Amino acid sequence: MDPAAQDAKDQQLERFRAAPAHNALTTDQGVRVDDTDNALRAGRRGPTLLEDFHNREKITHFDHERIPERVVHARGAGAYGYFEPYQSLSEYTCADFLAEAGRRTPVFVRFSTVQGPRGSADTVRDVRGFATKFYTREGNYDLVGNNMPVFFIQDAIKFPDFVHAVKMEPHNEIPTGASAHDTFWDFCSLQPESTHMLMWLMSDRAIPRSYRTMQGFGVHTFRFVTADGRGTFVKFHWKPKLGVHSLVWDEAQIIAGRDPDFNRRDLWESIEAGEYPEWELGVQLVPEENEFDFDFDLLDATKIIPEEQVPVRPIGRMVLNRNPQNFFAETEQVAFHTANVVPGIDFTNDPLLQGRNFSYLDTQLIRLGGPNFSQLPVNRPVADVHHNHRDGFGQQVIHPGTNYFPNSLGGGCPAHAGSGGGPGVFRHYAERVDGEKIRVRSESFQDHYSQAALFWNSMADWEKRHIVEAFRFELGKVMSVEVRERMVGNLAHVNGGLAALVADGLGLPAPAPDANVPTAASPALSQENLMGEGIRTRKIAVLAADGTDAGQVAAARGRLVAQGAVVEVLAARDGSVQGAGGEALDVDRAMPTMASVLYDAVLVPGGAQAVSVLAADPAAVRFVEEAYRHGKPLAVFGEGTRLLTAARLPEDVVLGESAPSYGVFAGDGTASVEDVADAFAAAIALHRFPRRPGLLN
Ligand code: HDD
Repeated sequence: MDPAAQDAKDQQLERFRAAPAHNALTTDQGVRVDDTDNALRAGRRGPTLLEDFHNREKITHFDHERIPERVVHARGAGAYGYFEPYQSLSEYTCADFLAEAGRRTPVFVRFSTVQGPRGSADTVRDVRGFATKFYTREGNYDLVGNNMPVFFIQDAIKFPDFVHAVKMEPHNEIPTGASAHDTFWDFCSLQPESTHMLMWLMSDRAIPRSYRTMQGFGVHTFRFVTADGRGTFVKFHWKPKLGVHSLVWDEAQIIAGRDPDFNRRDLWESIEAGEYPEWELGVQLVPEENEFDFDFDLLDATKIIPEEQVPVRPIGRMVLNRNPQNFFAETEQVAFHTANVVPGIDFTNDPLLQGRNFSYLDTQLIRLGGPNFSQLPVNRPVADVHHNHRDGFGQQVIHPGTNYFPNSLGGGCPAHAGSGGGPGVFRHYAERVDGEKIRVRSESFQDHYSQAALFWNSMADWEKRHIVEAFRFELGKVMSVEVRERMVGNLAHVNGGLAALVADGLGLPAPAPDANVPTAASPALSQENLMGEGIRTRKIAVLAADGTDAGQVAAARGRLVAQGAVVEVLAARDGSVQGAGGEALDVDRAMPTMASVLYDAVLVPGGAQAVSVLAADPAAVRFVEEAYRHGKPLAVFGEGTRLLTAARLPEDVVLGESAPSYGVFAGDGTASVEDVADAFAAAIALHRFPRRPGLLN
C-alpha cells in the first residue's frame, strides 16, 4: 500500500476508534451490527433469510459454547493470589520461587468436588480438590492436591475403575454428587487399600464449612532437588489460617438445597469483601538416607507420615486476593498437570503419581480441544516460552522463522539451555533405576489397615460419632447386603467398636474383632486440634421483628463486627423493622431467602413484642432449633429466651447454669450486652458444640 493510502486508512481507523459508538456490537469480523433482536426476514411476517450472517454467526457460536467437563473434579471455584516463602529453602531445593524470603509468585487456585458434574451441589460428602498453579519465573509449577492427605488407590492403573465405581451408575446416572451407592462400596469393599481414605471420606473433612477452612495436601511424596543434584523427600501441606472447620451432615444436606453454591459463594464473597483467605505452606522433609525408616512405604499414596514422626515445617504463605472475571475463561479453562514441575522439584516412583503424570496432559487435549491450551490466558506461564511446537487447533501465536532444531537459518534458536544445566534449567533427578519388568505391587504396600486405625484412634469422641453415622448413612443406601457385610468385615480390621456400631445401624451382626489392630494415635489429625483463632468472617444471624431492642443489636453488633464477624439482621420481610424505641432497624436479609444453615451462629435480641412475633413464626422457630441442633452458638437477650422455649429445646440445658458450656448465652440483664457478646464471640471461635445434648448429626 502506498504511504498516502496507508495514512488515509490509519486516519479512518483512528476516527472509527474515537467514534462514540466504538464499543458498539460487532460481528466476529468487527463489522458493526444494527440490531441483534430481530433476524433478517423477507417481509414483516416472512421467512428468515439464510444470508443473515450475524444471525448465523451468533447461533453457531452459541451452539459450540460447551466444552467437555472434567471427568472428575468437574465442579469447582477458583481465585488468584500470591505465594511468598518465609525463608530461603535453597538448602533443600533450587526452586527459584522458594529461594528468597518474601519473593512473591502469582498463583491461581481451583477448589473442587470430585464426584458430581459441573452443576452439582457444593456441600456433598466428597473429597475436595485443592489445585494450585504457581506462575514462577522458571515456568509453571502445579501442586494438584486434595483436602485429604491420602488416596483411594495405590496404582494409577486402578483410577478408571475407581472413578467408574464412584461416579453416577451407568444405567440411570444416579446418584449426583454422592458416593452413597452400590458400585462405589462394592469397589471399595473389594479393594481394602481404600480403607484409610474411606475413614477420611466418612469424617467431617468431607463436608468442609468453607474452602477457606480446608487443609490441602500434595498427597504423594515428591522430591526436592538442590542445584548440585542432592534429593530430599518432601510432602506438602496447606494449613488454613482460619482453622479447619466442617459442616455437620444434616446441615450439609439442607444447604445442598438452600444454597447449592454455598462454598463457591463463600470464597467469592470473602474475596470481594477484602477478607483474603490465607494458607500456610508446610513441608515434611525426609533425607534420602531415611527412606526406609518407616513402617510404611513413602511411595504409597494411601499413607501419611504422622506429624509426630516428621514435623511439618512452615515455609511460606499463600493469599487469595482476586476473583476471576470470567468463570469459563479462567476457572473452567485452567489446566493443571502434576508433571508441571520446575527446577528443584521432581517426582518419586509413587505409582499413583507416575500415572497422573500421563493422565493430566492427556485429558487437557480432549477437554480443551487440542495441544495449544497452555496459550490460554489462565494457563500461560509468566516465564518466556520458546519452542518449535507449531500449529494445531486454537493456535494463538504467529510464529515467525524456523520451526526445527538444529537450525542455522534461525540463528540456532531456540537453543538448548545447556547440557551442563545451570540456574533455571530443569534437569531430571538422576535416580538410579534397575529392575525387571513386572506387574507386581511391592510387599511394602500391603498393610491397608494400620493407618486407617491410626486415623480412627486419633479422632475426638464426636468425630468418631460422625464417622459411624456417615458409614451407616452411606452403607444404608447400598442395596446389596453382600457389599454391606464385606465392608463391615473390612472395618473390623480398623476397630472392632467401629465395625460393631456400623453393623448395628445396618441390622447386621457385629463381625469378629481383629485382635491385632494398632492402638497408636496422631493428635495432629483431629479437627479438635485445628480450630484456629478468632471469628473473622463468621456469619451471625440476628432475628428481628417490629419491637426488637435495636440498642442491644447495635451494642452486640459493634462488638462482633470489631472482631471481624459478619452480622446480618433477618426479618420476615426486606426493608426495615421498627425498633422498641421507635427507631428504624435495617433488615439485611428477608428470612424466607435464608436459613440457619447459612450462618455460624444466631442471636435473638430482646423486645417483648418482637419476640412474640418471632415465637409465632415457624420459620424463626425452626431457625433457632436448627442452629441449636447443629451445635451452633446461640445468644438470646431478655425476652429472646422465649424463642428457645418455643423451639422446644431442653430448658435445663439451654437456660440452666451450664448453658454457656454448651454454647448458649442468655443475657438476662445482669451482664452487659457487650460482655455477653464477648462470651458469645469466644464460643463462635470454637465453631461448634459437638457435645451438646439433642444434636442432629
Ligand atoms: Fe486427579 C483432576 C487431584 C489422582 C486424573 N485431580 C484432578 C483435580 C484435582 C486432582 C485437584 C482437579 C484439578 C482442577 O481443578 O482442574 N487426583 C488428585 C489427587 C490424586 C489424583 C490428589 C491422588 C493423589 N487423578 C488421579 C489419578 C488420575 C487422575 C490417579 C489418573 C490416572 N485428575 C485426573 C484427570 C483430571 C483430574 C482425569 C480431571 C480433569 C483434569 O484432570 O484436568 O486427569
